[in-house]
Amino acid sequence: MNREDFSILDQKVYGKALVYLDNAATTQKPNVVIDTLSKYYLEQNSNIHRGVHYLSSSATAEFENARRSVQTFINATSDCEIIFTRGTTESINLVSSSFGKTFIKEGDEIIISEMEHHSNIVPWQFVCNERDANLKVLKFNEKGEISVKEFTKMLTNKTKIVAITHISNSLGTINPIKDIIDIAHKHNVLVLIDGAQAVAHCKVDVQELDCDFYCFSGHKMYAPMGVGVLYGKKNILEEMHPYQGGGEMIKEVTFEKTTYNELPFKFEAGTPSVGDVLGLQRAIEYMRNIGLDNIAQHEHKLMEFTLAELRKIEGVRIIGEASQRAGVISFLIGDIHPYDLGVLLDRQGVAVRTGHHCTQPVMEHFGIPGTVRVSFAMYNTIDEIKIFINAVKKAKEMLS
Ligand code: C6P
Repeated sequence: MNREDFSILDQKVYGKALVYLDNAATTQKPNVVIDTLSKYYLEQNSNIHRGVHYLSSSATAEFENARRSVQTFINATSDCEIIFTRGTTESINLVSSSFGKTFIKEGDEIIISEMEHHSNIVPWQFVCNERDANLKVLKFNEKGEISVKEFTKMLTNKTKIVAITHISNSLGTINPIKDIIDIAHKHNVLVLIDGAQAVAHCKVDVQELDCDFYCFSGHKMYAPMGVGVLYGKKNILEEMHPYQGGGEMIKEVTFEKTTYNELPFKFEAGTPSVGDVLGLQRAIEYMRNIGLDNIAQHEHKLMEFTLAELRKIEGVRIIGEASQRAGVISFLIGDIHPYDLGVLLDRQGVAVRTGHHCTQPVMEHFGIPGTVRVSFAMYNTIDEIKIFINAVKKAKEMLS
């Protein structure tokens, strides 16, 4: 893979070569994405959809072109189904708030899973509190897998929506989302997929999945921070109440009454982060040139190698042993605190994440304070994994 495209990786920390294995938190950005951002601010910066002048019309055209790139990337039916947000968190909040206001009544039920990121728990708690609805939680087993059979049993005629992660950010589990979607639809229940950990690692086709909403963040897919996407089916978005009020989302405003703009603008109040959206488009182009299948294959090899090497270390416990899994590996060693291990890895140049990873219920399930987590991206190498494994062994020795 084109490691030299990521200048940031070519540096030393504490005198050691940087080994960046915290990609589930955020990926590094290829130079072409950074160049796109700087070109935007050097040559193109202007507010969009508002001005008649040259810069504004060309920035508007590029912004709308980026929307079409995202549409093609996830195979949405129309570009009006692509709403730019600040990230997965905002995309989920948008749906929970707007869908909640429009469709959720007292006594209705919302299903989430036990392995959700806090971003896919708390917004639904808000809705349930506001509307007197009930939040139901689909549990996972000791391997970190959910059961489609158990899920089916939870559906009732009160269930309105299911919100579930495509890939778990703390267990690495790839959930059987196609089955969940098909079963939910048979019961007339809508499905939101949290795709934060999926879009950069496997092909996502929203028409094939037939999900009703799909949410993701640019910064986890080689794009700048500050931009994300909500995909929603047109007919559902059209019925939903707007999320935020302000410029762009209106058709006509009087003090008596306001009418709303058409999709997707109805959900894009205020000035968007135009440069970041163009960066996202460039990141998509970059990934497509390498090929999602090639990226997935490469990361799978890294994952298999890491799991095998970690298992050779005495006392290592892998948290999350799902048979369908992605390149996110959580682990513990004996009773060493994950934070202590993380600090010693850092001193050896290895960047990992420690803690609960914004999935406290997952930690509660296993009765642990947190984990050490490594997560891969296209630019990681087997040599880096070897450095990481040696660093783990050294840290273990120091802490035992
Ligand atoms: N997970 C991690 O280190 P934002 O912050 O909006 O870009 O993404 C939120 C989010 C939602 N769902 C899942 C499955 C996620 O993994 C994340 C972000 C980071 O695991 C930061 S906590």
